[in-house]
Amino acid sequence: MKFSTKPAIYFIMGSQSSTEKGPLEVLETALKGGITHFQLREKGQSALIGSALLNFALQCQKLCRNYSVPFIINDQVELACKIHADGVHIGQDDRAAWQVRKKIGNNKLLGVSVHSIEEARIAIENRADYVGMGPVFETFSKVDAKKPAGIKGIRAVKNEFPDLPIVGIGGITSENAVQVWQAGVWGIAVISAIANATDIGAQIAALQMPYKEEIKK
Ligand code: 3NM
Repeated sequence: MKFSTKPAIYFIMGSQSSTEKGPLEVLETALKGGITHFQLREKGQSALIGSALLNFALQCQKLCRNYSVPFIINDQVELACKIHADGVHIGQDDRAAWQVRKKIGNNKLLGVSVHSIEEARIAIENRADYVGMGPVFETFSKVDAKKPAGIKGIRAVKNEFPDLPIVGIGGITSENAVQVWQAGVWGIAVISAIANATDIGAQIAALQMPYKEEIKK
């Protein structure tokens, strides 16, 4: 099945995301810890390009395959097609979602970052499988992040499109994750909470715990 409705712990990382451990070590530990989705997001001044990026992407993909976790690539549609990634995630400034859908076909996941009901409507019309909404809280991982919108924006989109899978992103930690789950998201996406955790397995468990403990009440 292309799309899992199981609550998602969606880990995003680039080759530079972790301050202490090597990225492949971080990824493998996160996979062991139970992440359900992985997105390779290679950005910034020291971003890998060309064959270095290709090699890094292939290494990440191999690890994800070992744990049967979908491997999704941010923005770089050609790379995703070339290595048969499981999905692509794009922002509002990237290529139009319908063009990406046309290029990747129906079997790959397509995620789109949105910030309003209108953008969510367009993403649905363009056959996105899920939308990312953020930043929910203040984030230090995205240089051009918008002002934190809290969970209000998520609730508004959820209200308008109850069946649309929404992933909350931006500044999510084990302390505030429960608020995001309570807004009705399908998943939460994080970079630093996992990439910089001392104990990645415990961090992932803590991100999941609010869902299990509190939402089902
Ligand atoms: N997109 P962290 S915020 C990649 O608002 C990304 O669309 C965002 O990193 C958005 O979990 C963000 O460390 C960074 O805050 C998320």
